[in-house]
Amino acid sequence: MSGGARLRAGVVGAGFIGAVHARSARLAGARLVAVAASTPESSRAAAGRLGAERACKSGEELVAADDVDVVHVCAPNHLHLPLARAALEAGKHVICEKPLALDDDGAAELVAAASAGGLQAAVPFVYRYYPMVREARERLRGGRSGPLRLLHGTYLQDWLSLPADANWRVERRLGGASRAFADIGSHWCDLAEFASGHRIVRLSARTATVVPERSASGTAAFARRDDDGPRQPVDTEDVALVQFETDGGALGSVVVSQVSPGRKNRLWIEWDAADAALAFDQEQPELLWCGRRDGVALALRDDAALSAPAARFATLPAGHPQGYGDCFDAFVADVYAAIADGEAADGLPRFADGRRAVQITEAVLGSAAADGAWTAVPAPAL
Ligand code: SOE
Repeated sequence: MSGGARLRAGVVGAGFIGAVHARSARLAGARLVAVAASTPESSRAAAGRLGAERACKSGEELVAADDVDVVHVCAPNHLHLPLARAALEAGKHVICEKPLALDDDGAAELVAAASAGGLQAAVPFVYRYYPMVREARERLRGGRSGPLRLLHGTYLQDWLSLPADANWRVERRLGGASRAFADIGSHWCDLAEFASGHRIVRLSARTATVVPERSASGTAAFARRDDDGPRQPVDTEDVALVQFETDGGALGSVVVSQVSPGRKNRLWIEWDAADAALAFDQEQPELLWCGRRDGVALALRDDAALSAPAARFATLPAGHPQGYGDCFDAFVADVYAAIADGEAADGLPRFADGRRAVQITEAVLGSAAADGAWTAVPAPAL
């Protein structure tokens, strides 16, 4: 991309999240030059639906295209490593959906390849882009709340609560050995560490598959099968319960579920420090609950007194509800700014953060397989 020209983006994977990436790419000023889906026919349909300049026959064709500067990898999880590897080898910047890879070796390979190529490489832990998460981070890491003692919360969804609910993530061969925790527990742990500066050093986990058989999976992200077609056994977890210790001496716990009726996308996290407790609820993202012994206050997205990092993202008109898509827009804009000027904004979730999530997920699976045995989480690579 020559100086001043518009960045040229390609999206591999045209399901629910591929469409979110495509929208944010265009809002960030990129040309959406190509889209690739699972077949040439579905690629052509996706190009029309997403407003891309052309369809590529395959993801492999797209990542090799000379007129693509940045690749958004939004295909099923088992394809993340090969597609991101090929894109980096072709000198492309990469945004890759989590999990970055299905194991730590793959994630480490991608971190090293991005670094060796001097390429921007990010993972959309987009909940970092809620202004009130940044406000919590400033208060926790700035010392205003005192030493952190406890982190706790839940991430609950219901889109897989019935046997008729199908999705490729349910199948280990497509989504990886962990489903619920890798998919959404990773977000919760990323926020827990991002806002507090603490690192999880060991954990004890239990997982369960509470829906033992499901309809055959489909490629659609949230397909519900009403038919009484054949069912197949499920080999990934619906729920995970994790307790953990941090390097800062705090204790924590999180409940992760994709089978909790009525909970659509309910991420709730609380950081309890000596002088104040802070709580963020993704279903009420305009506020940060701030508890003290002398009373409870609410910090609001529209407050004039927000910290600078929070105010940077509190740009929506007052009353405009901040949503998932707004966080994605801010995240993609930060990645594209890093591509343009070579410097990543504070808090940009990079491939190293994606690897971190894979390491925590592996520890969860290892502990759950050992009846909840306390299991070490590797320290992040420097
Ligand atoms: C489905 O669980 C999903 O789309 C996740 O894949 C996203 O990462 C999360 O932000 C919302 O729910």
